[in-house]
Amino acid sequence: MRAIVYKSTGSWYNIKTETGKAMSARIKGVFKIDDITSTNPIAVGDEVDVDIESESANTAIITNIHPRRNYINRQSPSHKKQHHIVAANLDQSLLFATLKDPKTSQGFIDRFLVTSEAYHIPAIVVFNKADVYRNKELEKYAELKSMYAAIGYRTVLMSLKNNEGVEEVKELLKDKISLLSGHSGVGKSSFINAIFPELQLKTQDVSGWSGKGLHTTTFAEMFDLPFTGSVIDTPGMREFGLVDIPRQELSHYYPEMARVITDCQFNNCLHVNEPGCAVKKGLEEGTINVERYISYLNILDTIDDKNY
Ligand SMILES: Nc1nc2c(ncn2[C@@H]2O[C@H](COP(=O)(O)OP(=O)(O)OP(=O)(O)O)[C@@H](O)[C@H]2O)c(=O)[nH]1
Ligand SMILES: [Mg+2]
Ligand SMILES: [Zn+2]
Repeated sequence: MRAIVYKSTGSWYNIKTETGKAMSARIKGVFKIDDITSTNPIAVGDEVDVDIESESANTAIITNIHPRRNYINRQSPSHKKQHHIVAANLDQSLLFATLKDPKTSQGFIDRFLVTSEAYHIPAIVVFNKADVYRNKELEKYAELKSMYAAIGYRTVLMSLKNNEGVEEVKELLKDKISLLSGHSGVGKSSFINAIFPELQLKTQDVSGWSGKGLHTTTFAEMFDLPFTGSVIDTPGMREFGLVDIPRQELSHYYPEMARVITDCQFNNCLHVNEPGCAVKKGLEEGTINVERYISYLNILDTIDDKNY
């Protein structure tokens, strides 16, 4: 029987079978998936085959995993060579960001966008907690909005507290499997609670952002929406480790750079200080945003060349 994985807590998986039945499942024996060394062989969103183990205990054995349409991979913070699959078979990825309590940096947002481009997963950035933004943050939002709009990324300003922008985000989820990610404390679980009040997911206590970076959600979990589609809540992340992107390829994942790099004089141009660089020309002419270019250089700096 076919099933979809809704939650993975280590050795057990919460699944829903094609007949709509929720069960607990586990893997028996070893089976190898893809060619990646991952700490978790099966992730939320995976399509699997299961055999019923016990009707009374509602348990099943996972016997096969279907090929993934795509997946998002994260580097393990402790072992750089180990990857953790966050989720599989996604239609889009929503980054929850906040400009205050806590502050999400543009560098973090750009890393997320690069990752989404590398995995070919459409990305949207949702700026939550608009109710606590002062003029300074609202101006920052306006800047970011136009900067991202110019290169094709949608942003939404939202306040769960004041119920602003919530309908717009909800609308974006229709008929799709969406991953929610972002720092801890930005309101991912609160958003899911806002659209499904009956779920009552655990969220950070009402005192709000404590600055301590506590993680309230500990496992990724998928929820079916009241309309078609589903949404995956994830634990907050501190950093976005870029997985397997060679320095040479980074600019391919900056859409505004990807458009012009064929005009660079050298085909191995890194767009740093090579002559005849089309990216540098775009910067001078104002067609490439300086802040985006700075984030490109920052990311480039963190990619270890020795791996390639
Ligand atoms: N002022 C304000 N606070 C909000 C808003 N949305 C969420 N919060 C608060 O932010 C805190 C963190 O929310 P969570 O939903 O737990 O955040 P999370 O992103 O799920 O965090 P992790 O599970 O740790 O990754 C809670 O105290 C929420 O009440 C908002 O729009 N405005
Ligand atoms: Mg949460
Ligand atoms: Zn160049």
